[in-house]
Amino acid sequence: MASDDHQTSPVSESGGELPHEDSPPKVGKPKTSAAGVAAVASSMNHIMRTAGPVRGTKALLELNQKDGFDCPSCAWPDPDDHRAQTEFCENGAKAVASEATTRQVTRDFFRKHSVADLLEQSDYWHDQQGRLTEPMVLREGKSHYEAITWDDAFELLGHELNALKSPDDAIFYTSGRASNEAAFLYQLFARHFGTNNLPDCSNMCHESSGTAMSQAVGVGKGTVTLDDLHEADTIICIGQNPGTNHPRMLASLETCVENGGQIIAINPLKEAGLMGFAHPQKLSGMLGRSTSLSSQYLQVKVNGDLALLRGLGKELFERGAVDEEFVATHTQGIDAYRARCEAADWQDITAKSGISKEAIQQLADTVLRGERKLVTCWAMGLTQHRNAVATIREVCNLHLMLGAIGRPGAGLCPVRGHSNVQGDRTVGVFEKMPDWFHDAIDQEFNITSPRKHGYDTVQAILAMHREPGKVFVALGGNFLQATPDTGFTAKALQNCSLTCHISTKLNRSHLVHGKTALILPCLGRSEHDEQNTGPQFVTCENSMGIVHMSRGKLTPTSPDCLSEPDIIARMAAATVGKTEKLDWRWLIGDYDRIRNLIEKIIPGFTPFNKQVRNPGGFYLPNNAKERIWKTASGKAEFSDTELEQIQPAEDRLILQTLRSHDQYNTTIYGMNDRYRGIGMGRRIIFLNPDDMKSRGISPVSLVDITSHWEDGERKAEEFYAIPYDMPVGSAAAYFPEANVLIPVGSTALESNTPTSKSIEVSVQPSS
Ligand SMILES: Nc1nc2c(c(=O)[nH]1)N[C@H]1C(S)=C(S)[C@@H](COP(=O)(O)OP(=O)(O)OC[C@H]3O[C@@H](n4cnc5c(=O)[nH]c(N)nc54)[C@H](O)[C@@H]3O)O[C@H]1N2
Ligand SMILES: Nc1nc2c(c(=O)[nH]1)N[C@H]1C(S)=C(S)[C@@H](COP(=O)(O)OP(=O)(O)OC[C@H]3O[C@@H](n4cnc5c(=O)[nH]c(N)nc54)[C@H](O)[C@@H]3O)O[C@H]1N2
Ligand SMILES: [Mo]
Repeated sequence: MASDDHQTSPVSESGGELPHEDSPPKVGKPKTSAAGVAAVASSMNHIMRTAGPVRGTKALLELNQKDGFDCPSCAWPDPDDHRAQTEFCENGAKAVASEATTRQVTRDFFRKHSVADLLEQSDYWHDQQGRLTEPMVLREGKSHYEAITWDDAFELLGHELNALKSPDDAIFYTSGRASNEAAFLYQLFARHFGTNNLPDCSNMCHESSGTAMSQAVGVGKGTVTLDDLHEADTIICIGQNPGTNHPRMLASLETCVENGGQIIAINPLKEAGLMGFAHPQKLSGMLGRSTSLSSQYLQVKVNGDLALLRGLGKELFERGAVDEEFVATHTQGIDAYRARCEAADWQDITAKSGISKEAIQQLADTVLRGERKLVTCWAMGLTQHRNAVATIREVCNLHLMLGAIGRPGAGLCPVRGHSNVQGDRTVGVFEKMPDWFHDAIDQEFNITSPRKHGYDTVQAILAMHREPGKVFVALGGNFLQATPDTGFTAKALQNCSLTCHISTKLNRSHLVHGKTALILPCLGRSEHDEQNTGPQFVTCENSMGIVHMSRGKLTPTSPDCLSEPDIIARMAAATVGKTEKLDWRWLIGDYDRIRNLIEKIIPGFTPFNKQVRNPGGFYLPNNAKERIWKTASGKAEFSDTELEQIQPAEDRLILQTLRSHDQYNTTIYGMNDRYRGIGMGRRIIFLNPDDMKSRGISPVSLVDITSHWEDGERKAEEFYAIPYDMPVGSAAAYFPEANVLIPVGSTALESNTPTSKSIEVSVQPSS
């Protein structure tokens, strides 16, 4: 390929669409409860097929044990005291199976398959090929990746980075699986190099939660522990599908119900895991008996949550439910919020939310039971909308008016995604760290770190698209498939002089590349990591702020894989070199040395190396949990926002993009979505049966989807239409197949998170 055509690969021309599917999916009845024997069977099947009985069983027995490795799947915490021998779930097992696979992608594989051939394959096929085993390079104009030595790879990277006009022409992306040690070194390298361009997957994930909670309660993280969930009178699960994405959370919901608590589900779709749970580690669950979970299921319209929460606030004010003492001592701004609620009109509330006044009153009855110990759990169903920050602040408003924060059984629970996404932020992976952090690293390392804020994910895409010649480095992740506007992002990556990925598995971001591309294969979390002073462990922070160790035990897939910290240290050594204060390569000899630096820079870890060796780890301090408010005013703050929500033009629908049961973000483990009754298909769109009828769309027929945005239309063709129990006007399709439809410019106010759950579309039968 001449470097001129390099700008237009098949991907950007076709808008980045994934291969179409030849046959329709199998469609069955959606399930009404999650887990049980089928989940156990499914996890065994995945792990035995990919890792084999010996490696597979060893991996499962080490998973989430106090001396084992942290599950690479979600960020749900492990119980503090008793852990079952099998403290994992079906989807954790799939994640481990995908990493512990004995299949390998070697230089022979890349000799056999050109980049163009590989692009024709599906994401599922890519994952099936196995683990990356040695560093590879794709040289300018070449059609195939070829092997490169580690030294040459680092020299190439260092050379490209140092040739940039400005350090701000480099972009260092992070995905949330990176350990604290890797993430800390990575941001330190970026800041020594001279940039704050540290976009991460959090920008597309819980950024709205962090933004809203920092404003409201001065802490961007959850304020509850597992015990709080178990003791709660009421748990509201809003915009979240734990049966698939946080299966171990179902055990906590079950405990809450067994203790007399009630679960409220707020979701446009009836999700099996919110309705019932058959505990796979209990006899009753194995026998197929499930515990009913939610006592009320509110099928809100997509993006109707702000209206619903406003209605609940209105009802609670009318009933005089305010915790006056808490509000007077700890908060400010309730009057404006009260006025908003009082002025809100029930007709408007019910029209916008799709939920009746009676149902909202019933919800108020539930919330006011007992000691009003309320926990609200949420995830992407709230964070990925234009008004996401306003909606999450409304959640905070309810907790503040009830004093339901910083006391046992009550608090805020943004349920994190990646297993260490929260820790990566804590240790400095953020494009706009506060001044105290920069002051601390400047003093410790005798540098002048850049203070200008860096790019977040969307700003990074726009910058790469606009200005050719940048260097893009990724610590994990699959940037092309995870980001919005796939065709646009493809062009952005293709504009780079170098794209470089530290990865465990092959993915599409390796195939839509800069002029030159590098793949640097790393150890997975389940694998043994040996350095100069002996075996090492790393640390992670879960969704509840517990920092704990993770020690891999499996034999590495290949002797040519390096650990993430090692790769980053070598990158740094090849680019900025050893400094008077920092010998990158020495640090790697013993990860305790990295943790000593983390402890010096970031408050709350001391004594890191000691307390992380306590079985189960330690809690980081959390001011909001102690009712200390680090906000602008020193008090917890109510918000006062207008009741705005996305209003599609007539004949259009609001499309949300979500995860199937067989995927981990962009990694596709299988082609089924068992709980929703879907087999062997991913190019599908769930629609309300009435919306199908009025458009002349018959069940399981092919439709074309067009999204509408101020800059024009985007299209995704040939999706199978599936009738589903969901509100009129709402639609759902899988991520990443539908990402071509998400305009790069459509982001949440304040947090700049892509609106992956609010896309205005029209749908018509395929011609
Ligand atoms: N197995 C597995 N586990 C995972 C992941 C995975 O892909 N696979 N991903 C990890 C990551 S990074 C994350 S962030 C989490 C994601 O965890 P979730 O947020 O649970 O993931 P989504 O599939 O995006 O599901 C969003 C849910 O929100 C609902 N929803 C959509 N729009 C709205 C709305 O407007 N209002 C309300 N109330 N609900 C809405 C959807 O119907 C769906 O049930 O899971 C983590 N864990
Ligand atoms: N439309 C739409 N888009 C979305 C979302 C949505 O709901 N809808 N959700 C968003 C969310 S919440 C998130 S978090 C992002 C996720 O965005 P990313 O974090 O970028 O994507 P992942 O799919 O989690 O990354 C998978 C890749 O990580 C690599 N990997 C796996 N394990 C390791 C490891 O241990 N080390 C290293 N170095 N690499 C590893 C593998 O090569 C694998 O292919 O996507 C976002 N995009
Ligand atoms: Mo996420």
